[in-house]
Amino acid sequence: MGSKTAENDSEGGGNAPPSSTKANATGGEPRGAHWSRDGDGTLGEGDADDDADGANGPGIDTSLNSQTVSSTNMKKKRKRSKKKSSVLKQSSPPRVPLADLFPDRQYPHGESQPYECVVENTARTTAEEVRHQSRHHIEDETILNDYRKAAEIHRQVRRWTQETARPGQTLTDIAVGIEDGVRALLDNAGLETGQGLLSGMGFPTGLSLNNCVAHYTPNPGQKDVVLDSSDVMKVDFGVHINGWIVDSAFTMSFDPTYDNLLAAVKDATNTGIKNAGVDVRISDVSAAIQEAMESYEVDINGRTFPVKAVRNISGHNIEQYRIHAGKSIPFVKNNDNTKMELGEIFAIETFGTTGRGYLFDGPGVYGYGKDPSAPKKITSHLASAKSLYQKINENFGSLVFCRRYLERLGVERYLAGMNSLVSSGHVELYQPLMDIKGSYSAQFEHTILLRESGKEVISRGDDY
Ligand SMILES: [Co+2]
Repeated sequence: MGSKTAENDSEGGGNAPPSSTKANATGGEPRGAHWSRDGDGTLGEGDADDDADGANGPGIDTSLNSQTVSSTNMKKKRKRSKKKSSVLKQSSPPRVPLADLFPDRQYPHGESQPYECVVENTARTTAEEVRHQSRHHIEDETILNDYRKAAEIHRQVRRWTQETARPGQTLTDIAVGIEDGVRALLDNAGLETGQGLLSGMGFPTGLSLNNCVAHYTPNPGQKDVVLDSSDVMKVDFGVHINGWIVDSAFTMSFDPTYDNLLAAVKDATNTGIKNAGVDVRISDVSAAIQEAMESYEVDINGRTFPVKAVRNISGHNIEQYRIHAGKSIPFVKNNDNTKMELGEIFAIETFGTTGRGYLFDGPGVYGYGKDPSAPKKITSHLASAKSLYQKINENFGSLVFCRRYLERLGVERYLAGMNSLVSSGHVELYQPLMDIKGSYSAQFEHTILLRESGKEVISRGDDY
């Protein structure tokens, strides 16, 4: 692999992907165009009017595992369109609150997947049983329905993103578009004190290009990045209601050159989901992910690159207001005998790269997150640190946020205070994560609930 790295570096010198740019301009079809055609346009029943224009035919569902979601929705949808002359549908950009699209306030279930093998309950230790008692919330109908609402909002906003994000737009426009959409559908602008804790963005919208593998978000006051037709863009955003976060991501490209890279990572993520389950060893999930991912190669400008699973970033479990709750699911073989447990929530995500597969911190800042175990009040000689800390507690709690989220609340001149909170350890700083120059990377991610009845892939859609 060392030699591959050297090759890649020298290629990186003349870094612009030479012929892919050409292919883009002519032959390449925007990935979003695939999506808008391939999917059935069903983002829940609210989308019902689509039937009228005949856009939906049979066999439109080309995605891997979306049978449950799409077929049930299609049936309901047809019925409804007949009954009502004007069914409310989602606007573009998305601005119709989800509650208005679902008058009965019952939101669509995620995809159900059975556990691969049923493990006897008696095998569980007492400690696990006890921990499970405190995790019974995912069987609570109210929490579950809210969680499904957040997932449906994710599907509707990402559908719009896939249909409209195009080269020539700035990353700020795309990020703000996503965030405005999420907040409108939640019907919560999050501008009043405390509202952001009720519902909102789960973390900073990630728009990471090419060799930036993860954790890039545009910051105010910095030179904006314009999306290029040769870019491979990971779109990673979260929607939370009462701190229960849907964490789901996909990758967009506008050049078929990268189709195999995207296919590898989508396959790896679906393999991870398939292998996940109660009492399953995390190392077994990791091994399956790696095997799927690394069975692919991608040809870029006449050179063949193996798709590598990224080594130092992983999937994770989620708890209320905690995006990374302590368990990690690497994408490479490991000796971690930790098991997944009943009642847990996991973000199953994978990253594949044509680069080295080892990430390093890039320049700039992605976001900040309060240490969940940090005290409510702090003593600091810096007044700005104290007031900033209060703002964070009131609006984000331990949710990760970015500078844009802070500035829309009217917070100004916070950098000195923030630096102080970071160095005192009350707040953690997140930076962009990079692979080597000239490399390309992709990501797909779903949130799954390990329920009694099986896995619920809550963020599954017809797109991925
Ligand atoms: Co995640």
